[in-house]
Amino acid sequence: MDSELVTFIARERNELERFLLEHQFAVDELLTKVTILRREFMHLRHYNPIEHVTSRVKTPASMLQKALRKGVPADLDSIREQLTDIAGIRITCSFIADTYLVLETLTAQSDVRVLEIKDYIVRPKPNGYKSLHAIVEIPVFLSTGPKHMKVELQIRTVAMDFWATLEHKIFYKYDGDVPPRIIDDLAEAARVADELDRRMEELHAEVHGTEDTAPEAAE
Ligand code: 0O2
Repeated sequence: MDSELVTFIARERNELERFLLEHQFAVDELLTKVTILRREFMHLRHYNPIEHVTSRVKTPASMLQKALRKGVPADLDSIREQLTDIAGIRITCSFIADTYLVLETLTAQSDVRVLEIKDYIVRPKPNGYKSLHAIVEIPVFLSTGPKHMKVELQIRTVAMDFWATLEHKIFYKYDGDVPPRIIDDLAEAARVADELDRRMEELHAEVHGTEDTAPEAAE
């Protein structure tokens, strides 16, 4: 193979590796913040609003697919600039109130810059999808200096997450062309999930009052 081509491929590969690594560092930084919050909530309030946390950096194939779908040029600079969910963290909470508590607490931190918030809990997507989404920018401290990285934060209840996971699988199974009957069933299931969220929250408030999550309980 032509040596210039070999050098070119090696350089491109190195750039892609660095790009993905920087996004992984951003995920790691945000995960640390979430871990600290979780432990501090337990210590101060004897209550943990966070059930599960998952994270991922999009694969190059998934990044490229999304770039093509959104008309973003397929180069790393454009992708870094225009795709905001290459690094992602998903936080699952027991109750709706906790999703807002976690969002507020994380986004209030001085090194977290909020670029966008989408509240799909108040305004669900037409298919019934519910979740809080925030695009935040956080600094990652590299040997070359700080780099500001975007991370997509998704926060939702266990019931919303259950629905979204199943809907995602169904969407892929039918390659996006979901039969109308299944779309209707999914919309009904989203309504039932919402009802469950509200009833569980009421039950929780009845049993524990609101003192578990109230800041005064910290003392
Ligand atoms: P993946 O595999 O999770 O990375 P768009 O992505 O074009 O729909 P936008 O403006 O980029 O819209 O962001 P939006 O609406 O905040 O959604 C981004 C992510 O939210 C998606 O990422 C999904 O993870 C999740 N999401 C949004 N809508 C739905 C939905 O209707 N059902 C489910 N199950 N998840 C949803 P990706 O890149 O699509 O997928």
